[in-house]
Amino acid sequence: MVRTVLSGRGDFGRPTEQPPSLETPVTGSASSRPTLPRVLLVDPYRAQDDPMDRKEVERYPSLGILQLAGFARAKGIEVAVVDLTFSRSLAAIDTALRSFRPGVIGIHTKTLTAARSLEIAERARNSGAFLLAGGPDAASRPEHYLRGGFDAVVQGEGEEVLVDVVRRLSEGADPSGVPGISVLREGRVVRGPPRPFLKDLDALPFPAWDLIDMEAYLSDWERRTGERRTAVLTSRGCPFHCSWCSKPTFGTTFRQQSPERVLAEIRDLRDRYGVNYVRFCDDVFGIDRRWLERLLDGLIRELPGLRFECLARVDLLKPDLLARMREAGLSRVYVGVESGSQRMLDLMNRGTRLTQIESAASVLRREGIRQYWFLMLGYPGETLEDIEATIRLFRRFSPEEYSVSIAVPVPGTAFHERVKDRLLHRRAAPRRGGTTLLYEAAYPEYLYRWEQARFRLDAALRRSRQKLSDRVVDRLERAADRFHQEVATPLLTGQRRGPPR
Ligand code: B12
Ligand code: SF4
Repeated sequence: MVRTVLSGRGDFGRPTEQPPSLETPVTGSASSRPTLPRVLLVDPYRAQDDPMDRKEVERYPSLGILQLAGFARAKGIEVAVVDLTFSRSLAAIDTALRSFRPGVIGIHTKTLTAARSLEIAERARNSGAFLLAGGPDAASRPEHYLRGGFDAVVQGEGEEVLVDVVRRLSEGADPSGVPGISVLREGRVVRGPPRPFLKDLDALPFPAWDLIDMEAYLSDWERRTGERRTAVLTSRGCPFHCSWCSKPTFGTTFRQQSPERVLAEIRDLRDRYGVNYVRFCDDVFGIDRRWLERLLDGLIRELPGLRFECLARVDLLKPDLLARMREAGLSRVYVGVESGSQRMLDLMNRGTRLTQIESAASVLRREGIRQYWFLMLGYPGETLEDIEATIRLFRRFSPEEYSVSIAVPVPGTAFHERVKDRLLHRRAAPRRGGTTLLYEAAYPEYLYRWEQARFRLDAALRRSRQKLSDRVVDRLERAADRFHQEVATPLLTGQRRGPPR
């Protein structure tokens, strides 16, 4: 049942662009049409709970939530957002429930924040609001959320689904048949028909930045880097098939906004918030070469001085393109290197060649663009020799930044499917992703942790070359390698459980 909305907005976010009202009419003729329940959208991620945060994770608002909010608002629904990123408690939820009195509470889910999402649902249950979960984790395992107290789960693109659910509820109808959602009926998960993807991403309103505290993010970045940074999405989906990648929302589809629409969004961010650095958050940036060239032309022409970073695949980073990207302001690229072993890249179904990694890394260095490598240890089938190959590649190119994670079997991926009968630490898993071995792999967890430490040591030695003589650093490096071969490896693989699986 949807509760009647009693009061205006609370103090948990910026005001909406519409004046507060008791309920929001669908159109101007409120008397003849049903009124729409208010929607509260929640991003449950809290930086202080994140095991990675102090070291690695960069803070950006959830664009999924902000795009949903912008879309729903444009359809005449009153929306508020609770963004817990900088919060120390869940008090903002209680405040929102009391003062905004939502009829629908929509929570964004990731595996990392699954427990928190359920906790919020529990807290909100008595409010009488309809509880809706969306985002990658709920889409991969809806049952977990439905049994955890949610009324429905959105499994895919959320904009039209959210508006449909709100409209159904306002008419007092059961939303269970709405395309794109799953519900629990008589103890069983019932999935509605699939919903086609939005055809025209240019038609989406800008994300509703005004509903969160943008300044908290921007000043956080400014303090750390001197830049006012934020995230921009230019596309949805990715056509590649890496076996550990979770893609429950957009699958292998790929759609993009026009370069003109992207430029307009960045200009708006610059004019309203003083943004001067953009992180393109697309799964893979620049899949379509002609599209990218048009965007780069626009950035050079219309946004001089803007700097940006993106995540790219090595097979797309061609030398002539990189020179142009640098001219347009590219300062850093996240590169999914993953492994220095071609055999492992193939097992991961990565679709990249070592030669492409080598070429992209060399050109990035030549162009003076910082590179951040993603590396992965512990994928099924990996041997000690494969790990050595990754270390060798790392040493050869010395990326300015990197992260080495222990492979995380995310629900819904081919990797998860392959190891699901040998998962470890099931309860704690989501909170410890990347730093803990989550399935019974070829080697014990200590081995992977030690290998992670070797990367850190290697990077530290490289940095120390500026202070110590090359001779001293070479000696230290050789001593560390000897220790690895003669002491650490035999000790840690003494517990080896058999040949690599
Ligand atoms: C940009 C990005 C980041 C950025 C920004 C994160 C942020 N604040 O959103 C950074 C670098 C900080 C980041 C960090 C992490 N990320 Co990340 N990230 C992404 C990426 C590439 C894009 C996210 C995005 O904006 N998508 C576009 C929007 C439009 O899609 P969406 O969020 O899914 O929302 C749509 C639908 O899902 C649905 N929907 C979503 N929520 C809701 C809620 C309701 C109520 C409704 C109705 C609908 C709905 O409607 C939305 C609009 O259509 C995704 C991959 C991807 N393509 O989604 C990975 C991804 C979300 N990240 C992932 C992971 C694992 C992480 C980290 C845990 C990594 C780590 N080990 O530290 C952290 C978590 C930190 C955090 N803040 O939660 C995984 C999540 C997998 C999972 N099952 O949980 C993904 C899917 C990558 C992958 N393929 O594995 N990430
Ligand atoms: S890892 Fe990147 S390239 Fe591979 S499927 Fe996922 S999003 Fe696409």
